[in-house]
Amino acid sequence: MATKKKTTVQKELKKVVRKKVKKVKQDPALMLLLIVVVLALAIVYYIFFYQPPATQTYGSEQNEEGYYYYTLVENNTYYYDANNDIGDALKTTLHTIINTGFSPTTYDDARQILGEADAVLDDPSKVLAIYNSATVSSTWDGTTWTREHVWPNSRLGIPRVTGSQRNQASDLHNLRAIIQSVNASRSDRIFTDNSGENQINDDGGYYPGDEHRGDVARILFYMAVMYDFLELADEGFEDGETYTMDRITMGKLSVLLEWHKLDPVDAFEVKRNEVIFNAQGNRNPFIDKPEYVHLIWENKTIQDLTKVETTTFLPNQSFGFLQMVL
Ligand SMILES: [Ca+2]
Repeated sequence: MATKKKTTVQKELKKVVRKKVKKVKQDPALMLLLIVVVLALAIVYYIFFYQPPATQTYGSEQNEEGYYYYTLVENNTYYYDANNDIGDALKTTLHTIINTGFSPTTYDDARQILGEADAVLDDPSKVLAIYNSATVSSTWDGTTWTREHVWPNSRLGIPRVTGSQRNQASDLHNLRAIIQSVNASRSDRIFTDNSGENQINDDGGYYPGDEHRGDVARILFYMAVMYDFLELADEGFEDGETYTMDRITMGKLSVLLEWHKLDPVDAFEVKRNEVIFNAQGNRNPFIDKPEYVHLIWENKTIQDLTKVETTTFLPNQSFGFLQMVL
């Protein structure tokens, strides 16, 4: 009985609504008023409730804390075997990938190759010297610029490299064009934090300069994976004899991890990686896939680094709402 009554009431209500809708549809003035009201509501919502996406303070591939977003790579590409790996497993896979096809050049060869690899992007006649950003003739003359070992030769577990040798001290990824006097100041100091220009720090460490700190970090990350006997740490730098396997530690790791975020990968590093890939047959993974750093040294998971697309109320959604109403 109650259900039947309810049904009758519902029928009556529907009838009234239909009549009203019909009236509105037949009356252009009412129709216009309805459109204006709905539009006004949409505008009020847009002005007061619409939140534009937060402004990025880092490069476009990083989140607001500076972590690089994770992406998988396509089948048959250089890092394919590293897809979904994290931690030590990722480090081991990358070690295999970057040793495959590796054909080291001699330390002498680096004089010509660095002239191209470290060339200023819009002026190949000049190289960009590391740390002080000097730009000088890219043609090797033995005095204008020389070869910097970012991971110092004295901490590579082998004697001082000679011109004809091919080993960890002739690896092009670790070599950069440098001005002689800057090379002397940097010496084989570990890297410690500061800000501004390149300088020797009060703690005896070296600050590479704001524009060079990320480059330095990514080079050292490459070396620690390529030559897996080398160590990145926060201490233990003075243990053992230089130029032997007793002193193979570089850092400071915690500082390098921050520099990697603060000075993101740029076009100069991308070009340099390409030139070196053509010369010695391997790549620096941390320039191509900067997010791998967080997975190996910062205990991050792939989920931590996956970009979450947030839904926002956009103008075209308001129009969709209008269409639905009308
Ligand atoms: Ca940089």
